[in-house]
Amino acid sequence: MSEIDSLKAQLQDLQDKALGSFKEAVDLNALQALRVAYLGKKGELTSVLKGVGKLPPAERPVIGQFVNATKTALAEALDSAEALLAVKEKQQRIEAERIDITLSGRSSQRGVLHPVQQGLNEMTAIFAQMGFEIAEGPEVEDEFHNFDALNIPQEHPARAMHDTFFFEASDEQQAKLLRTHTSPVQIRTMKNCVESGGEPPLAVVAPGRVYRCDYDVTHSPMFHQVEVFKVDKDVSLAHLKGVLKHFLSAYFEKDIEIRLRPHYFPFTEPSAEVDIACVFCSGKGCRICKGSGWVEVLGSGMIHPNVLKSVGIDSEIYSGFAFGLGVERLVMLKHGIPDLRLFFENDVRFLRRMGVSK
Ligand code: 2NM
Repeated sequence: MSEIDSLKAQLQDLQDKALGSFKEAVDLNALQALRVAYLGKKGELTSVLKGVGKLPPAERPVIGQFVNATKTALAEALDSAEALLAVKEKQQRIEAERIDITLSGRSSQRGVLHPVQQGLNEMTAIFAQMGFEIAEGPEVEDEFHNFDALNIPQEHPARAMHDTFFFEASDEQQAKLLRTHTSPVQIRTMKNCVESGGEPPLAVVAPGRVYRCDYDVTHSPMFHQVEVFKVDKDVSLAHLKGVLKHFLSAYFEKDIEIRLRPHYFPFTEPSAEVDIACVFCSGKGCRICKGSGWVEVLGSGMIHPNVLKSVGIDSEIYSGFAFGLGVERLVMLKHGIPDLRLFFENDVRFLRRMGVSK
């Protein structure tokens, strides 16, 4: 066989081998490796080309054409194999990333209102519907709004350190404390009214967190109160009783029998504790009412003239009633919750069972 025929045969073999291997390349990387192996500087085609130098000069262009044709054939075959693989790889990627939109999603659980917040909202709404305005105020208070203005004297036990959380303060600073009831909101509301040139009638409901240094099975150092007052000309104990009866019946969603028992509060005169006919035994006597048929639910009275005086309201012209209730206690009675601590442990099973969606 002549030199040139042998080279031609080599080129043909090379091309056949190359085209076969291109078809078997599994990915673009493999194909790139083949491109280098055949067409690269140190590739197989280059080593065949080296044999061309040994040919007589007249024969070189003939074989040169042949080499170029092979090169073009390989390059074209590589390009089309590459395009094919690119499409295949893209399809594989799309398949791998496919999302099954027919699969139903994982449902998210809706949050619920804490039972205390729920009760607070219900109570506030009942008073708002009766025409009382909703007022809020600071939880960090001073002694004037929390005590003095409420006719609570310096020596009163409610002021003692064991009931009130005081903030540390130097002698010049005004003592700050965590409010022990929401009455300071009432004081602020009455005072603001007078100072801005207004005058009664005033009817306000003040819901919120309060703090007392008291911690046992039936007391939490933080709890919630709703306090209500009305000041106008000729407000009487009968108005107080009417509002209480309506409120308690609305809250418990049934007609509620009430009873006022004489009591003492510094900020009201006369004062009364309010009992309701036991909601568990309808007054027959049970464990909850300790056999008496009545359960105490709140404190109330006619606002003391000294309280009206401290906010600049003339007690000769105006009178008012006021009362305050513990939200946790009322929620427990309404729902038969046996232990105050359930409200603060925040076991989600309890919260979910009691909660309503926002
Ligand atoms: C109670 C009992 C009786 C009360 C008094 C006032 C104010 F500021 F108007 F004088 N607000 N709330 C009050 C009266 C609170 O809680 C057991």
